[in-house]
Amino acid sequence: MFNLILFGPPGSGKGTQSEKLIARYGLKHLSTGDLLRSEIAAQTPLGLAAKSIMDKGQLVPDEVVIEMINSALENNPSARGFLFDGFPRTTAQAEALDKLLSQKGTEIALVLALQVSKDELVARLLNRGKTSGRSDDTNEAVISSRIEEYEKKTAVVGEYYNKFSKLVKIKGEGTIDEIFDALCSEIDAKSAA
Ligand code: B4P
Repeated sequence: MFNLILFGPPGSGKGTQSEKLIARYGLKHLSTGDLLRSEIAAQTPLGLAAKSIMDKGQLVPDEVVIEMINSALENNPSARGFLFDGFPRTTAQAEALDKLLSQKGTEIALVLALQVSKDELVARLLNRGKTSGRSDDTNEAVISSRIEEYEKKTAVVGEYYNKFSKLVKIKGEGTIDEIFDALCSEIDAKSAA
């Protein structure tokens, strides 16, 4: 099994690159943002609770997203590997993921961290907000809160994986294809090792 985390701040290109990576490597894509938005669309109690948190640009509680990932892992027993997108976002989530994977006899092989400047992040998200219908993309104050949440709670997750020599930083500015090629080089090097 080859399990990969695509890591980076909001708007760094995780969702964009995940689509291309799953097509190339046949991994199962697990995006906690997408899972939460499906719950919102289905108006489940979880979705209704999550919406008010996401609309403020804050992180949904750890136990909620960990349980979503646990169910997704259980529901995909024959996956050849997983691409985690937007998860883990806190050290508690990272520790829980390590535990869940180790119970399945597997682990994270690689964490690819997209590096993008703050100005570029804000510009991309506001631009996506024109067409995405996502309420968290249209308001600059909410976008700033999302970036602050990342700096306060999520950036440390990179340090967590760095301790295990699993973190590789990738320049996240440039064309989508250039960034995709850089990500693929790291994955190919890791899978060949
Ligand atoms: P997510 O759905 O994970 O969304 P994101 O971080 O905003 O977006 P992403 O990084 O995937 O976007 P992309 O760059 O592809 O999270 C939304 C919310 O859900 C969070 O704020 C939180 O409330 C909640 N949540 C999710 N997971 C959670 C967790 N684990 N714990 C707690 N809460 C959680 O796209 C951005 C734009 O950039 C697009 O328009 C794209 O076209 C553009 N773009 C991409 N690459 C580009 C490039 N190279 N050049 C120019 N533009 C580019």
